[in-house]
Amino acid sequence: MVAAWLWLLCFLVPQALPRAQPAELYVEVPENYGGNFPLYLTKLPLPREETEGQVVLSGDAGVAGEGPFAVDPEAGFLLVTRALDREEQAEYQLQVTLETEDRHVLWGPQPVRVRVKDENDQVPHFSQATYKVQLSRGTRLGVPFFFLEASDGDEPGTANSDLRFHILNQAPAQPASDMFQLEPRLGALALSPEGSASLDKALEGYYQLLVQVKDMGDQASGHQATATIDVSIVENTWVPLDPVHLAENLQVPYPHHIAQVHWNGGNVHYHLESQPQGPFDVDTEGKLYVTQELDREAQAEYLLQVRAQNTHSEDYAEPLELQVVVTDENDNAPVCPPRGPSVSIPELSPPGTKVAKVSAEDADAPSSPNSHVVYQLLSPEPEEPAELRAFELDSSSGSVTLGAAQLQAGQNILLQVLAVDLGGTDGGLSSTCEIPVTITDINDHAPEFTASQIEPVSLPEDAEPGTLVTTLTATDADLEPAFRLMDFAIEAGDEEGTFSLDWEPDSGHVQLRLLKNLSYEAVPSHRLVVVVRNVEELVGPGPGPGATATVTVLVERVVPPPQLDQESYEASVPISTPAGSLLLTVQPSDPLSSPLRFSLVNDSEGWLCIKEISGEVHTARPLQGAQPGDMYTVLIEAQDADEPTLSTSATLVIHFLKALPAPTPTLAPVPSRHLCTPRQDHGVVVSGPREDSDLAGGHGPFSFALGPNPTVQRDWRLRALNGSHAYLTLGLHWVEPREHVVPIAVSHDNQIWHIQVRVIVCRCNVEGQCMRKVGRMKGMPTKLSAVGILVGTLIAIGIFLILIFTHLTLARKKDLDQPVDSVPLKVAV
Ligand SMILES: *[C@@H]1O[C@H](CO)[C@@H](O)[C@H](O)[C@H]1NC(C)=O
Ligand SMILES: *[C@@H]1O[C@H](CO)[C@@H](O)[C@H](O)[C@H]1NC(C)=O
Ligand SMILES: CC(=O)N[C@H]1CO[C@H](CO)[C@@H](O)[C@@H]1O
Repeated sequence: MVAAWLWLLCFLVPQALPRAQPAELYVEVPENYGGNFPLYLTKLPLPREETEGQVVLSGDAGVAGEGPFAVDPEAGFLLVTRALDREEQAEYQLQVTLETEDRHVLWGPQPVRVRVKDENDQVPHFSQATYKVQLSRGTRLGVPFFFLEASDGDEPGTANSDLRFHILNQAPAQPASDMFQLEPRLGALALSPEGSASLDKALEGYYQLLVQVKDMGDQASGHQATATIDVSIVENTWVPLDPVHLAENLQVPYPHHIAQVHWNGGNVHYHLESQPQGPFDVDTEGKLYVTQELDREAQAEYLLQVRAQNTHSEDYAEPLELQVVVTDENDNAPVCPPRGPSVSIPELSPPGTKVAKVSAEDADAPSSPNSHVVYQLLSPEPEEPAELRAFELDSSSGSVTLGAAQLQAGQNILLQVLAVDLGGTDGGLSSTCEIPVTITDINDHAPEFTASQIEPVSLPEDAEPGTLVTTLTATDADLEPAFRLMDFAIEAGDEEGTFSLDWEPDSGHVQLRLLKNLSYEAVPSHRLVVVVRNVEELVGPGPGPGATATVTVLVERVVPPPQLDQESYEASVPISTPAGSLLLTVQPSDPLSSPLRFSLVNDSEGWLCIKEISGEVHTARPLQGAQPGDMYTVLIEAQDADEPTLSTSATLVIHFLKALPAPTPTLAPVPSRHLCTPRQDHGVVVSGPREDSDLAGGHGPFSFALGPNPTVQRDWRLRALNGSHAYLTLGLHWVEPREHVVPIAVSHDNQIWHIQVRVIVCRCNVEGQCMRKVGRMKGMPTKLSAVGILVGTLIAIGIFLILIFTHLTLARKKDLDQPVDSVPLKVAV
């Protein structure tokens, strides 16, 4: 039953407590325990139920067997069987398990740590019985020059091993009994203030110190040990060093030994610092080295500090200083200043004018030949003699000045100056410095016109304001754009401000323009004086005659050409129109304008004619050959009667129409009329055709024209009165008195009627009544009357002959006496 339960436990425990380590038990055992053994240490937490099995104690090697530990299986106590020595083993690591006979673990393992509690059973030891120490004179007060070493076997960190050092005795006690001080905890031996002050007086140069080491710290009790320290006082070799001169770029194997320091005391560590940081080093024997080439131009001087230090990095004495001076080598050529902007020198500057100063820098040691730079002009090559040189160079200062030779404005010169060190001697290093120089312009040229006399310019009177009269050109020999800027002005000849000048600021062209209307009547010609000046102030002599130009402007008279009342004329004409028909009248647009003379330019068919003065256009002949629907265009020219050069022209377009059926207008019976000759202020009224049933609108306005016969045209004048009537008068002063038949063409709407107007031309009395011969008397003639008739007949024949004679000789130019027997006729007007 129990076995089965255990068997179950064996399976269950590892699962119920998987790897669950029981808390470690900690037990302390006093070292060297002096009481009875076995000493019970602690009760093990064995399970109470477990009566079977046996307790097994295991642990560090050697413990398990006949070790000092055991377990009381009855009481379950861990016990120690003998006294323990901490110095032998300070701690034990044990394990307790409950096992079956076949080593089956029933409980545990239970770790148990057993510490042996220290007892001050160990005596401190010095590392040596006698120490030999060197002490250099000059060691600073308080700086440890020796460290005592002692050990104690007791547990570290406890009072049992807490050591204190003390000087027990100093021999000799001269010049002071306490020349030294010993730091109790560290065992650091140093000079005491007395020792430091009086070490030089120590004649012996040797001290023996009896020193003690004691444990238990500052407590009075404890174990102790003693030793002796033999201190030899040695000379101070820590002496100042002379400066070291080192050539730059030194070609030697590195590191290169440069100096030696030595601290006479023992146990010294050298430490080197360089100000500024440099390639220097010191070895353990105090030898100073430079580890690589130096460059004076990078650093010309170093200050080294060498320290002698004890193991705790404390300086035994003040550090030694060593000045390292890097000596120069001519390893730097002069360096030219960066090429700057062009130096501007005004033209015509006097010789000696400062141009530039070349100042090349040489990085080698100042005030040494290596940095002594002299200058030499390479370009432009100095000419001989000096009068031909444009530039002079001072070889020591590098100053460049203008030479005697003149330079031209606008010249760009690159000065090349050689800078050589070593004062210019052979082997010197050199550089070529460049200085661009520009010779700038000064305003020493006045602008001038390219032509000062301009051909006279003719301008029509009606030229519009703004019209360009002429363009003048001026030039300026200066180069600088600002010095070429010009101002123009009309200096004389334009008091009315009729002209203006127009120019672009930077061009040399000025336009003379009309500003106001010209007038030939007021000023037929203008003489303008135009001047040009620089905008900038001129240097030197003033402007010459070329700065003035004279322009003559001639004003041309303008008479407007004649104008007609229409730009073109048109007429529609039936092809049956007879010769002499009036087609239309060309008139000037302004009736008050000067009289015009009209002519036809290209009437190639000869169909038309125009009245030179009145402008009436007639058919000159029947329109034979014209086809209805055709057009016939002729050019009419109108000339000014006063100025024949002035003329205008207009086209006349004739549209030909179908021939009209012979019109049968019932013309009004034109009553016989009479007109007086020589001409009086009378005329006869001619009426147009009467209204007729065949003629629609036959009442319309008619135009009247004389027949084309030249005699008719010469002898008669026809003037329209209104739409239906015209007024016929004599064209000449004298027309033969008889009955005349005057052909008149009456037209309306392309219809033409030809009427014959009978007019009696007669002599008239003062009242304008026609006088006519009296008819023969009625009744028988008597003798007296026969004689009278005969005499009368003779007289009549005589008068008649005289009349005919006079008529023939005077050719109508002389009036005849009015016959006595004329009687007035009825007067129509
Ligand atoms: C100048 O002439 C134009 C045309 O000939 C005319 O219209 C204008 O009024 C005139 N100006 C002056 C100020 O007389
Ligand atoms: C007359 O001249 C005008 C204009 O040049 C032209 O149109 C016309 O045809 C000419 N007439 C004749 C008959 O040559
Ligand atoms: C329509 C019209 O006014 N006709 C007149 C034209 O002139 C003549 C002569 O003066 C008059 O008799 C008409 O009456």
